[in-house]
Amino acid sequence: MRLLVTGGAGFIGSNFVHQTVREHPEVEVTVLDALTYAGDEKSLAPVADAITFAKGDITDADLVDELVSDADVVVHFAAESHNDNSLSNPWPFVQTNIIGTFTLLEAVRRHGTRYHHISTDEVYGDLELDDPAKFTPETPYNPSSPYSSTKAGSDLLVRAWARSFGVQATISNCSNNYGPYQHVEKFIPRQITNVIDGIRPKLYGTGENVRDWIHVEDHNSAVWAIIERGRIGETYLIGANGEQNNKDVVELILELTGQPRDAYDLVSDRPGHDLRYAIDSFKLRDELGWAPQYENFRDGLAATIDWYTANEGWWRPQKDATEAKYAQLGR
Ligand code: NAD
Ligand code: TDX
Repeated sequence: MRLLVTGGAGFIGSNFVHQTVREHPEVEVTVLDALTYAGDEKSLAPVADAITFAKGDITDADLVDELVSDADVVVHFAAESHNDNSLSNPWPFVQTNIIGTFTLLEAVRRHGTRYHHISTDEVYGDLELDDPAKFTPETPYNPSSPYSSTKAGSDLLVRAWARSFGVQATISNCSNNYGPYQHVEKFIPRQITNVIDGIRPKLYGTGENVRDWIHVEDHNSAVWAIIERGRIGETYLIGANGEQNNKDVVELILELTGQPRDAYDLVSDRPGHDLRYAIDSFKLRDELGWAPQYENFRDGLAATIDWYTANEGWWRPQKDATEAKYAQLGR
C-alpha cells in the first residue's frame, strides 16, 4: 500500500506516521506537509529514513494531483487546528481546512483513490455539563468557532463528494487528543511546559469545561481500523470515555509534578467556549472491534509529562512565541 499522509509533521499526523512505520512496515509512506508554525520536521526525525517527505501546501492543486496519482490511500490530517488562533484570524482556517480539503477531494475523485478524512467532535457543538447524552453519528452539526465550522464544512464536502461523485471516503470525528509531539499552544502541553518553566498553569473561565481525552496512539489505532475495515461512505466517532474537566486536569498535572494542587491562575474565558464534549464510540467498537489501550488517564498523563521533560529541545523553540501570543490575549 502506498499511503499519502497530509499534515504528517503535526501532532497527530507524526504519531500516526511513527505508528505506521512500526506496525505496518510494508506500507510506503509519503508525508505532504507545509511545515506551518504547527509542523515540525523534527517530529519525523525518528522515522526519516523510512518515509518520503514532500514540503508543500494542500491547496497547491498541481502538487496534490501529482502526489495523489502515486498513492493508493490518502489520510488527511493537515489542518489549522487551534481554536484560539481561529478567533484571532479565521482566514487560514477557511483556506486550509475548506479549500485544502476541496483540493484533495478533487484529486482523489480524478484518480479513484481511497480517502480517509480526519475530523473532530467539535463539529457537533457542545453539551450541557449535566446532560447524560453523548455525541453519536446522528447528532446534528452545530459548530461554535471558526475552527470547528471550517472542519464541519470540510466534512460536508467529503459527504457530498462521496454521494455525488462516488469518492471512496470515510470520515472520523475524534475527541481531544494528548500525548507526545503536541504543540505547546494546546492545553495539556502548555500547562506541563509552564510548570517546567516555573509559570503557573492558566485555566480559562472557571475551569469547569469538560473535554473527552484520548491518547493519540488510540486515535491512530482507530484510524488504522477504519482504513482496513471501515465501510465506505460511513462516519465513525472515536473516543475513549475520557471525560475530565479542565480544573481536574490541571490539578493532576500539578500533583504529578510535585506542585501544590491549587498553584494555578484563572484567566479570562475563550469567547464562545464550548462547555462539554463527550463521544459515544459504540459504532467503532461494535463494527470494527476497536478498543483503546490507554484507558488510565493518570498513567498516560504521567508518561506525557515525562516526554515533555525529556524532550525540551523539541518544544523550547516554540514556547516564547506561543506565550507572547497568549499574553496579547490576556490569557
Ligand atoms: P497540528 O496543528 O498539530 O498539525 C497540523 C499539521 O498540518 C502541521 O504539521 C501543519 O504544518 C500542517 N498543515 C497546516 N496547514 C497546511 C497546509 N495548508 N498544507 C499542508 N500542511 C498543512 O494538528 P493536530 O492536532 O495534529 O490535528 C490533526 C488533525 O486532527 C486535524 O485535522 C484536526 O482537526 C484533527 N483533530 C485534532 C484533535 C486534537 O485533539 N488535536 C482532535 C480531533 C481531531
Ligand atoms: O491555556 C489554556 N487554558 C485552558 O483552560 C488553554 C490553551 C486551553 N484551555 C481550555 C480550553 C478548552 O476547554 O482547555 C480545553 C482544551 O483546550 P485546547 O487544547 O485549545 O483544545 P480544544 O479547544 O478543546 O480543541 C482541541 O480538541 C479538538 C484541539 O485543539 C482541536 O484541534 C480538536 O479538534
